[in-house]
Amino acid sequence: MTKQTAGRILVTGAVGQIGSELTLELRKRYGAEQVVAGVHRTPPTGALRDSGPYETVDVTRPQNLAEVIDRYDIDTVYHMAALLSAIGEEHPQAAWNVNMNGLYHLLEVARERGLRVFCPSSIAVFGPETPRDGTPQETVLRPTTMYGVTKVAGELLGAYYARRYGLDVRGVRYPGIISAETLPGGGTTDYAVAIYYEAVARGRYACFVREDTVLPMMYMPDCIAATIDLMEADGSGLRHRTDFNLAAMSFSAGELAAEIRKHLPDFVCTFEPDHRQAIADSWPRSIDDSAAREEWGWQPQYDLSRMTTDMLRRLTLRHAEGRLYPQVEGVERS
Ligand code: AKB
Repeated sequence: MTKQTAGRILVTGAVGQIGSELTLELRKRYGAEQVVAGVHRTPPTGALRDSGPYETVDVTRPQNLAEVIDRYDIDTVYHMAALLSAIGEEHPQAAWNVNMNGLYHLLEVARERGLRVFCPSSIAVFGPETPRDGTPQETVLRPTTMYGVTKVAGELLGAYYARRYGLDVRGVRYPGIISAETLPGGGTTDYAVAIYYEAVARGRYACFVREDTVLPMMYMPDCIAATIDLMEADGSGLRHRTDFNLAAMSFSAGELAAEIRKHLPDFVCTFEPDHRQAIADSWPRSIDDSAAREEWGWQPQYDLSRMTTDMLRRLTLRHAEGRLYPQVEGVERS
């Protein structure tokens, strides 16, 4: 298998949950100066700011996008800027503008310059009519959220640019992503991150979905590995492009609380479902990701138990140092 290697890289949404850790890992692999962090409203802090170049990138302004891409001679873009599901329901027009127009502008700039693009999708592409257990790769895509609508359209648009213009566009359907570094913002699966922070900080958490709510989840190291592995994979082995199902583990909110209680026996979790319950109920419980496993060798490393041990170790350490909450919640993905 010939591995794809990257030239200069731009990460949009680089201060978001996935974008921040992805940027640092890409800098480690390919060299700090090779990876530009594209930030929007929230300036980068700490290692993200200090370890390499960063630029203001507003994906809804194509000229700004093109100017940064040309200035740094970018050849690959990891396009992580997006509004997530819950905030997207509060601001559907903004979600369309950032997620859809932003992607369209990026693909146009990429088409003119022959750039490679990673464009993330999500389990939000599925809806209430989709089989909820072992959700197949090829199935019903009728989401009920604006975020989901933009993700289905984004997968199709990316595939169109690949077919029509020969552009190398790739993407996965992320499950809920859990991380001890940057907080997510505006997602339905955010409870699965907040529960760890609140367990460490206060020993209590009021979870905004029901105890029996099961969703597919993934620990950040697996998410970063999957993202980069797909972009490095030999394109000739890929039958799918922009829509790979991706899975690692599935658990209920109650099982998550019970796992945390194995480490913190006094932890109390209450369940107080709000408007996000309906979104969670429209998504799969578990995912069949055999296409990703077969086509580019996807293999997750973390299950609930291993992830929980690592999350609590890292957060407890930070709490003891008085810096549990790493940064202000943002709306950028990522
Ligand atoms: C969200 O909850 O909106 C995201 C996602 C599953 O894409 N974490």
